[in-house]
Amino acid sequence: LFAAVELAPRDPILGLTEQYNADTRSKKVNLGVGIYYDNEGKIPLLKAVRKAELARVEAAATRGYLPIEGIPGYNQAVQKLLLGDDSALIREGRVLTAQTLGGTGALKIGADFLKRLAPQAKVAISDPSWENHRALFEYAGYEVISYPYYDAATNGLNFDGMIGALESYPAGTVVVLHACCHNPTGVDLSPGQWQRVVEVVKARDLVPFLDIAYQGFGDGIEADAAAVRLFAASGLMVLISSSFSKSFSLYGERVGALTMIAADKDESLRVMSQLKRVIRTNYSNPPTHGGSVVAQILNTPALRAEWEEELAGMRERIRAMRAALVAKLKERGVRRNFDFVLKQRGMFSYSGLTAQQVDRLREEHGIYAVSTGRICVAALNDGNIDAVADGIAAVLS
Ligand code: PLP
Ligand code: TYF
Repeated sequence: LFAAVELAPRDPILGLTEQYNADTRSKKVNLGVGIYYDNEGKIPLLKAVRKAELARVEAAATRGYLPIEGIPGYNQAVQKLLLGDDSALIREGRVLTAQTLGGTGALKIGADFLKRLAPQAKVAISDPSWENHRALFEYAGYEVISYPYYDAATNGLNFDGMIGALESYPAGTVVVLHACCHNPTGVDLSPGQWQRVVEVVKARDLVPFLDIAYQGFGDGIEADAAAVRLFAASGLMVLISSSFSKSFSLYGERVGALTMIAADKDESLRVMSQLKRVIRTNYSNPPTHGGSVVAQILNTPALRAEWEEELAGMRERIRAMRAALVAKLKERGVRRNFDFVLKQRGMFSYSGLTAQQVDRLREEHGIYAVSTGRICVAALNDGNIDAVADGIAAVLS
């Protein structure tokens, strides 16, 4: 059976990290993978996380199975992060949440759930989108199509193209939307544009699946939830996948959640009962540690305040790196206008570099970026930014 198995291609982004790790040059920079590094180039262990972990060890928590849908206090906290502390939808019992294995787990559980309800529906993702969106939905059995999103000519959004595509889809098409900090481009919609998208999704009876993996990295926790809240207020059925990998710097703990908004409490209970079936047949129930830590932080005011401060610190450091990169490219006489980098949100920038320029950056300068030109701005720091600016200036001249 295995004899005929072909070698699968590597994930282009995770594969890049393998290549970077194997690079023996002393001066090298990995701007490929979407991970937040601190100014020392390390993945931070947040102070709030450390305190919650110590408290957990101290409490000698036992490790029984969690409920299928995860920790109740975690799920409630996730709902408030998404919809606000004072959400009428939550009070009315219309919101249901399950703790999942990262944002990826939430997407997969949501995909499997929807597939059983509407086996013929297609899934539409942005062009471009997170590397794993297409593969994940295809593996769940869907035909995946894409709607226009990025406009290379303006380094911005092709909003008319996006709306035109959404208007052409048949009812029931699942539309995956990045709620903030679009991966890979960094290009987000304005509040007015989001309102228009909500109108079209509603008018065409599409199924919105919002992916929020960077809440707090754009303009702040509340501001970054604006699109989620617009959809929630629209009366539509909504699916939301949350990832806390970046915002709590807990990548390997696999902390995420799938939230859905139903028409009423009864529908919500029925939906949850089916969702639990999907979870049970996949991995039975989620792991304890990461979810407990996040719940502890979100539900303890002092820890929560500390986390919000640390998250703001990450957000502001990325902003500072965007500004420094643009300034340093100017200093080096680069004539192309990179001001668009300042407008982009979150960890990434679609730099506009070509695949050939990315190859030269890697081969000649030891700087790793994704072949599409995506760079992870959150991997820049005071120690590597000059080398990166030198490298980019060199490949552009
Ligand atoms: N969705 C988007 C848009 C992402 O960029 C990521 C990044 O990892 C994920 C989902 C997956 O998150 P997680 O690592 O928590 O599975
Ligand atoms: O886009 C990124 O770099 C992150 C990390 O299959 C990632 O979201 C990349 C690819 C992948 C899983 C995670």
